[in-house]
Amino acid sequence: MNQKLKLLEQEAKDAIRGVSTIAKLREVNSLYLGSKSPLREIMKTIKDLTNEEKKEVGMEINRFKAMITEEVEIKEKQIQEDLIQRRLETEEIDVTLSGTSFPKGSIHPLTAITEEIEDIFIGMGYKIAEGPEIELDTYNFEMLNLPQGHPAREMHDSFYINPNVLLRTHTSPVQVRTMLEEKGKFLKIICPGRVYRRDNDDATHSHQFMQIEGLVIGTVVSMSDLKGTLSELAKKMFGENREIRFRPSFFPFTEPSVEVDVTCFKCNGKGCSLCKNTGWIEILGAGMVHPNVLKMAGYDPDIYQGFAFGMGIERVAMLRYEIDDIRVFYTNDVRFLKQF
Ligand code: FA5
Repeated sequence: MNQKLKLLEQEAKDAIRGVSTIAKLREVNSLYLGSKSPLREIMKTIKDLTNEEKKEVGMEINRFKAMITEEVEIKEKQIQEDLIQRRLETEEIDVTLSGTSFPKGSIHPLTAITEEIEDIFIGMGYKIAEGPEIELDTYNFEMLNLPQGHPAREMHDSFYINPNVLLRTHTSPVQVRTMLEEKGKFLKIICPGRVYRRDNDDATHSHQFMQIEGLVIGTVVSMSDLKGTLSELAKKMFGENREIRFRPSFFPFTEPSVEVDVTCFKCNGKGCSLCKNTGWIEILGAGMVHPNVLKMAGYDPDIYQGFAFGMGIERVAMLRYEIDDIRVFYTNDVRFLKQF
């Protein structure tokens, strides 16, 4: 029996050493260790041996199996190393071949305009504040002097999550949040962000758009500071040539209030469908912070004054890039986005 195993061992070793591919090696492995191998035949005859012989032959069989497994592993490693070596010797890398080009994205025009406006205000000493898009009725309306039932709430019809929680309709709640947080400190902040309204979509209106809020609080802050700041912004954004105008308006959270318009880029102020024949496109609302708003946020209106504004980023981007339909900002058409 042992003699048979010795012969088989020699035969298997020769077979393993003779192969040069992994596939062939697997074949040889199963030929000598698989279910149809001569080893199995030998194992079947064990039952006829004495206990002493069984023990001896069993040990020989185990040694045989371990030896074959080891030989196969060594051979496999060797074949793989040979393969790598052959590839290294034969393959050439042509460094002059052109590479795979990756399509490059670009910054969305609304992000670009937001960053530009941020830079202008940071240059004037403003800090950037943030607030949540899911807002409490208290901050979005109540503390901005818009109590339940106030008719001006109707212009901000919104998406409600429950009667006290809604998608913010403007960035003005950040005014309240910042004043409450800073507790009586002087403030100079802007806050860019997304806002939502149940507006009907048209060329200049969307139900979801972006605003930049601005708030300055101090002890000597006047309407002329507001005018100066916004005129400076308009010149930097649109150039000296485009005209801007301040028009009296109403917001419950500012008094007095204004709206700021820029001459329509499409008709240059003559009147067209884009500007609804007025020659002007409104970009922001602004005013002096209402005493009630100051009081509710813990600022004594007899000591503190401030101005605030809220600007539509899409409107600014439309004027800047001469885009005549707000909806193109949201449709993700690569032909449009590629131009920026
Ligand atoms: C407000 O939202 C006030 N919170 C602004 C404000 C802040 C006034 C601080 C005073 C003090 P208004 O609803 O007018 O105001 O919106 C401000 C700007 O957002 C508009 O001038 C316009 O540029 C833009 N805007 C308003 N509605 C839409 C809309 N549906 N789609 C796109 N832009 C809009």
